[in-house]
Amino acid sequence: MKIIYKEMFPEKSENTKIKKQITQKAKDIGFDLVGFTNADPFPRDEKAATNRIDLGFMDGLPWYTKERVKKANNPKLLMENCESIISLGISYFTPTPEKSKNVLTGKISKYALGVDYHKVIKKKLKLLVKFLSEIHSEKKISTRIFVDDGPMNDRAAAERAGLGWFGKNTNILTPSHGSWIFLAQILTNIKLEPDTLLKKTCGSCKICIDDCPTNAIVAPYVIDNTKCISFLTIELKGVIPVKLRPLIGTWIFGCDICQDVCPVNRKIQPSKTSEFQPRKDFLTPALLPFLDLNEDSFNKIFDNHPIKRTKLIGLKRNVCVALGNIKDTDAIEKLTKTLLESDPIVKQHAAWAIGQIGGDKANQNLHNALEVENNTDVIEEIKSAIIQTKMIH
Ligand code: B12
Repeated sequence: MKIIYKEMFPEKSENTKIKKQITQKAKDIGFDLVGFTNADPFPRDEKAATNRIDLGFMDGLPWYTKERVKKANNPKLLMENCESIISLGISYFTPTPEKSKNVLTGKISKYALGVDYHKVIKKKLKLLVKFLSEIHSEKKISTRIFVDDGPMNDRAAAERAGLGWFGKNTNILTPSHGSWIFLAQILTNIKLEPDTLLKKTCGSCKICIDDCPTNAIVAPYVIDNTKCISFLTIELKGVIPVKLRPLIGTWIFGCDICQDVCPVNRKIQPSKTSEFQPRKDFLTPALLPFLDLNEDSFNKIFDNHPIKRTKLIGLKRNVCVALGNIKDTDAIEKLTKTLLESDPIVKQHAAWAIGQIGGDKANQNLHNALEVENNTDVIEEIKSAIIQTKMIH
């Protein structure tokens, strides 16, 4: 259906009609949630994000600069003639098994179990933009799309467009899909009536704050990124601080704890997007085979998949930490091979893991590795791990 609108600023009744059409089309394309907001700045969020940088809570994300924060919270800096934001949400929730019989398995956060969401959502955004230009074929419309790939504050836009409310874990919680939604935005010069805020909050609930193993939620709505397991396993490129390693458990990519424990997430609809259905081998992934991967096999397995972001070194590092936390002697042999043959960062975590498992074999293998190791950081880790093995029998 091709409807021609004469103005970029339609009358109220027409506006409601256009919004309905956009909403319907977005849902047909596969979005679960659609809301509208204006192009006003997000002053509360800009201030909060700037403070977060000053406090060092965004350390380790060098691209997260004050300049970016300014743009992210001022839509007109992202698109000069922006009048409205179409805010979209799409569920990625799929029920996953609690535990595997195999002890040597890890956990991947739900958002990364399927195909890379950037590509999936971008395709859908382009279809919606095409629709916008069809219904406004008389005028040239401007749009700019975002799906976690640029300086846009997705959560602030989603909140103001009425998609959901800010949870204390900083995730946007929605009544129908909980927090298991990806957010995306279309900035446009079409003036659309803004929707209203959802008048909901988490009330007195603070389960997510209490249950975060690293205490990364330092206050309601404030994450210390440097402690967040998601940051440590995905974005951090170097060595994971020794103190935090035991708290990571078996997460090898991302973390869902603050979402898993959230009561709002209990009874919600599963995702209907086929691309977000979990790859079976990622549900309870066997850890040891990951230590055998090389660049080629890594790229093959994770092509078109969010895990690619952590790169081969990051994945192996995380796998070592998970094995160190499982403490099963069956992992010693493969960890020792890793300690002898890998990149220094991986070696450091392999040494730590062997130390955590402990026992005579672990001790002996660490001593052997110490004799051939040249890298001073790895040598230090091996020495600490040797001390650790003596404490565990
Ligand atoms: C940087 C980033 C991260 C970092 C930092 C996270 C963080 N909380 O800052 C790391 C790598 C740790 C991360 C982790 C995750 N991320 Co992330 N991430 C982003 C990114 C790129 C920017 C977020 C940002 O600006 N953070 C800066 C801080 C300052 O903002 P904030 O924490 O949201 O805090 C806001 C509130 O405090 C609010 N505020 C301030 N004062 C007050 C007071 C009150 C009363 C209220 C209500 C609010 C409020 O203002 C702040 C700014 O908006 C966005 C994409 C985007 N372009 O927006 C995705 C995004 C936020 N991430 C997303 C996801 C899915 C995740 C993970 C769930 C992935 C995983 N399973 O591992 C975790 C969740 C961890 C968590 N609890 O936040 C989704 C979240 C969807 C949702 N439902 O909210 C986004 C929106 C990507 C997307 N487009 O879908 N992420």
